[in-house]
Amino acid sequence: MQIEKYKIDEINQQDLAKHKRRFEFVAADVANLDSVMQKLGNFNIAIPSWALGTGGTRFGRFSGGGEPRNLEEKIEDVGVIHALNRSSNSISLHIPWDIPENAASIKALAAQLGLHFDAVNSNTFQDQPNQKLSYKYGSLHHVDKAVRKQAIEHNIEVIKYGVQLDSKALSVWLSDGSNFPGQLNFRRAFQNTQESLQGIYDALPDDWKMWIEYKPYEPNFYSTTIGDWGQSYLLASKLGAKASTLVDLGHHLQGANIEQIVSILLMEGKLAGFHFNDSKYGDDDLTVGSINPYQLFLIFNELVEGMDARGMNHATAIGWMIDASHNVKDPVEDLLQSVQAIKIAYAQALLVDKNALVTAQNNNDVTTAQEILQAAYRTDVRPLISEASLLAGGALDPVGTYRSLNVRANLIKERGTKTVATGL
Ligand code: RM4
Ligand code: MN
Ligand code: MN
Repeated sequence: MQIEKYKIDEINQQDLAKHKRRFEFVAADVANLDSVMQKLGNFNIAIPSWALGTGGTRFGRFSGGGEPRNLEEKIEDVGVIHALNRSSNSISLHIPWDIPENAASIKALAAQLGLHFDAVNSNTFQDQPNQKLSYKYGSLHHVDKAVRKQAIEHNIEVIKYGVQLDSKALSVWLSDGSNFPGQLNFRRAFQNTQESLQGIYDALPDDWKMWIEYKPYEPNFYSTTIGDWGQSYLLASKLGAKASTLVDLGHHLQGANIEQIVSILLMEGKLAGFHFNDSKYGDDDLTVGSINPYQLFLIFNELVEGMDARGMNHATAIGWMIDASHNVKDPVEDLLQSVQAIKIAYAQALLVDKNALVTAQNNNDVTTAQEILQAAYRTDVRPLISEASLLAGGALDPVGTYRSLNVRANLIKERGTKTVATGL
């Protein structure tokens, strides 16, 4: 299903006077308003193909109605999201959950909706039907060379699909690890992983990147072979300039200072980008900004500062993607909320008075430094986000508009109540 623009305009019209009042109120105090609005307008966040169906846990999965039945319908759902927020102009595919059987027609459908293809993701954390060798004890780190070879070949195949779609990056997340002390020789596992990644790296096209994700635990509960940013960074450094470290917010132990990790990776030119989500306990894959919006702001504060220090284009220099999918919300609403939360944190970070902060830091004026950050964080920037959306042809209120247009009810009518999307 596609949303006609005039319908969005009609709904915008109802709230326009209120919006203008709120926008003028906040805009009056924004020093660099034009540049902030331009940056917000350029900012897009990729949608993962595996998050368009209802997510599950190991205890069950409660499918919502109207889930996309195939890749085409997933692309249509991203089209709905992008039509509403004008900030989600790409989709990231997980292979083999979403194999593009006919790349030309998939690309044409995406282009018609104003979308392109972000990084492609490989999957060696599950066994597929008819797969020769099992990944039960890992993939790229496996003790058996034949299993490693199979996993390398899978990644190379994923690159080939990506090339057909004009993707420019491969993200690799490994579930490889161990469940019990003694199960694994850490050094050999790491060396095997490095050698396997090298095999994949050598197959990357010239203009491609390899993004290496880390995760401390789950599905393995004693060790993970790429368990933290240090191990990912070490691999990325050994591999070369095309490899860098992907930060998934849910992949940290409690209390980890993610904003500091981000700052150091950026400084070294090794920050690949993000998988955004939120969590309270672990890799909870909750809606971005739903638990800890202040942390999200602090991360964006480091991003904006670090990218400006290196003269990087905020919108395009690194990968921006959501990686979340939970079991109770309408996935499209969840993704719309996530994109809004990301844009809010980004806008707040753009409002930080950088010169004043540098002065406070140089004077060891801790109190003022905190006041400066919190002044930006406590600014209600939502009218700026709405204005950017309006200027780009989107909805002032994407979630409200999605509801007013009864999109889910229409999808259920079109697809049925019992559909189940591939993914988590
Ligand atoms: C993992 C990790 C990967 C994603 C899978 C589905 O926890 O975050 O990025 O590919 O989930
Ligand atoms: Mn991830
Ligand atoms: Mn994850």
